[in-house]
Amino acid sequence: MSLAQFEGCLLGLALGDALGAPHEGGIVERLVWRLIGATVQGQMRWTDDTQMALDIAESLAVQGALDADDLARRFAASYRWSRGYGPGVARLLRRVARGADWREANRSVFPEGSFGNGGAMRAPVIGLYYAHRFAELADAARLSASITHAHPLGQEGAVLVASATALALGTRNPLEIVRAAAAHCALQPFVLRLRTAEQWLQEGSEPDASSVARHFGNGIAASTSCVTAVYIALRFMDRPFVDMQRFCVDVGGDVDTIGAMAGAVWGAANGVAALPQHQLAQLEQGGRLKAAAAALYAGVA
Ligand code: F2R
Ligand code: MG
Ligand code: MG
Repeated sequence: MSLAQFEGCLLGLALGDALGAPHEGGIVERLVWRLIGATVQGQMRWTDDTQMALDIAESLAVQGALDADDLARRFAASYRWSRGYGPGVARLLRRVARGADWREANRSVFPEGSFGNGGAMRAPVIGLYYAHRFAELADAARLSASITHAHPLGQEGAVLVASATALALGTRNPLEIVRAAAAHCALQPFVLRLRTAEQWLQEGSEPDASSVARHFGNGIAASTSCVTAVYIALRFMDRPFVDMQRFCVDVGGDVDTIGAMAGAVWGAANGVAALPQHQLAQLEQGGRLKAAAAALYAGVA
């Protein structure tokens, strides 16, 4: 476990997010992103995926522990429509900003809670923070997701992505990672997809992007995007980041989020120096991301 891996994870997440954002959503979302996808200085903007990951990292650094109330306040304060938040979470966070308790707000849009992938896309930070306390990781991932995602499927995605990130800090064996991460998952949509992912990784078979999308999904739900991302990160672990990113674009659908989760796991395994430096130089707020990674690392090293 090294600082370079923590930086690789956060910057890999942000890069996967920013590079995927132009490909996410329908025609309207893509047109909007063409207008607002760059800063005034011309740097690539990232979206809600990175903002919420930063909120967790900065909260952990200040509080020295996972404080759900502090996190809910930060999520609400950071909310900007221009970061492309999920529609349900946007409404929920506006309620929290007006004073609602997140414990009630998280069922105010969908009575059973959100099963979107918003709890999972920010979970790599939980993976970094709890890697050395692995027994506590699943509960922490669930708690961090539950602020906005009360649905068990939304939380299961967070557990999977946090586990895969933590494991990638310690081993480069894809099979070891997929098996150990799958051991934390009990819900059928995850278990079945993870079984296929394990089989493909074991066989060394390399289905094309449309086949990956068909088997694992490329949607905005946690159950149709988290296994997709973890599988892609593990399959491309020993290959260049740009090849993995191109594959995410080909898989299509929720490209920024699949790219963010895959980028985080890949970055945790390979470290910041392995990321494409010319693209990192074009990424907004790289200094803030590095500082957040350093503060997180200082908190666990
Ligand atoms: N918001 C976006 N992208 C906008 C374009 C998306 C496009 N229309 C598409 O569908 O592909 N991206 C950001 O949102 C995702 C994370 O979302 P999060 O934080 O989980 O938000 P939310 O609103 O809670 O859930 C997303 C949608 O999933 C459906 N849904 C969730 N729970 C549901 C439930 N219990 N019942 C019915 N539907 C449920 C709803 O459609 C939600 O709006 C990431 O992609 C991020 O990049
Ligand atoms: Mg996004
Ligand atoms: Mg997305």
